[in-house]
Amino acid sequence: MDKNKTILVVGAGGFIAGHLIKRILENGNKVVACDIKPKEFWFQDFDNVENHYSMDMKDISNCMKVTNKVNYVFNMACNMGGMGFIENNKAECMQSVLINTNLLIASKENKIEKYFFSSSACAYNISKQDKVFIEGLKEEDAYPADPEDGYGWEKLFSERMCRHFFEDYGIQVRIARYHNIYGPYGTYDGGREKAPAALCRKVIEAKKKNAGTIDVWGDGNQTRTFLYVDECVEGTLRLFDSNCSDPMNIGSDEQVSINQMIEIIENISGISNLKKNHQLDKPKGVRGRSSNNDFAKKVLNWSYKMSLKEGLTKTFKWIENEMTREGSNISRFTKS
Ligand code: GKE
Repeated sequence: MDKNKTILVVGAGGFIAGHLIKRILENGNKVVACDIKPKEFWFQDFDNVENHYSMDMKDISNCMKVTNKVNYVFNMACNMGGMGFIENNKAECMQSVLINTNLLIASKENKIEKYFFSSSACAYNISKQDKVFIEGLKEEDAYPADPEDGYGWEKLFSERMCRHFFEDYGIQVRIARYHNIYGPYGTYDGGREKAPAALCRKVIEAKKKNAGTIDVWGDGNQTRTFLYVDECVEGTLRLFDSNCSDPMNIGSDEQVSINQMIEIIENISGISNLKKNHQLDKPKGVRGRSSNNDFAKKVLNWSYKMSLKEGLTKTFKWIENEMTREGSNISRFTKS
């Protein structure tokens, strides 16, 4: 990326954005960062950045303000979480379209050169994800449209709006569909956490209390793939530097069941044979999901390298440290 460009990162206090800003700063760019969260809840907060805390991007006047005098925009902002959150907060999730709409309008008015939108695997047709260990989803599998209720529709609608702003106004757009990104400096408690962090936390708690069981949502046979955050940022920056304005998977194809992931986490923790209390009434999402990465390989000449075990080891150690660190500002990483 041209290091003379000024970059705006929206949703800067969030998990993936914190890791993205770190990489952009290493590249030498000037960064403007904003988030609706107050300073104390930003997961990563860099001094050499123009930070705007408690800034609601559903308000177009804020979008106009921060897109002024920047060259590129990364829209990483949305009201979301794991299945525990998006299944129970559909109206709230849908309102992220206000952020996406206003930010695109402001980007057009302020002649932004390039605009990245973080979409999601939740945009995919749910009827193609009704079995375990499915074939990896290809980008065209988002149609006919039948995405995750609430959050998935918000992402699919916003993808299409990006395309129309490109077609009608010439804004260069880049769209990634993230497949369950995980890693350090993310939420692991409080209700918005996704499965990797949630299950790391549950194993750590079981180990600490010497409890022989952990609660698992669903029967544990449901399958997913999970991509480590550093790989997500690498893929995102390569996509941004490419000429591809079509939605692209940024995900892993190392598909595991939730029960298999728990075994990996037990192995990392040094305990084994935890009894799983399968809570069938808890939010489960789709039965199986995986990312087909042929398009990313072809266009970006890139594919992720880190195994789930390696990524979970880093994540587990970070969460364990956070949970035991004296006086840790634990609410920052567990805020729901
Ligand atoms: N969050 C969570 N917490 N999930 C659990 C737990 C737990 O303690 N125990 C088992 N699971 C199961 C869920 O029931 C679900 O079947 C699977 O793990 C993955 O749950 P998840 O990580 O919360 O979210 P999903 O992959 O189903 O969906 C997420 O996909 C992302 C994109 O790939 C969405 O919630 C968004 O975070 C995002 O779109």
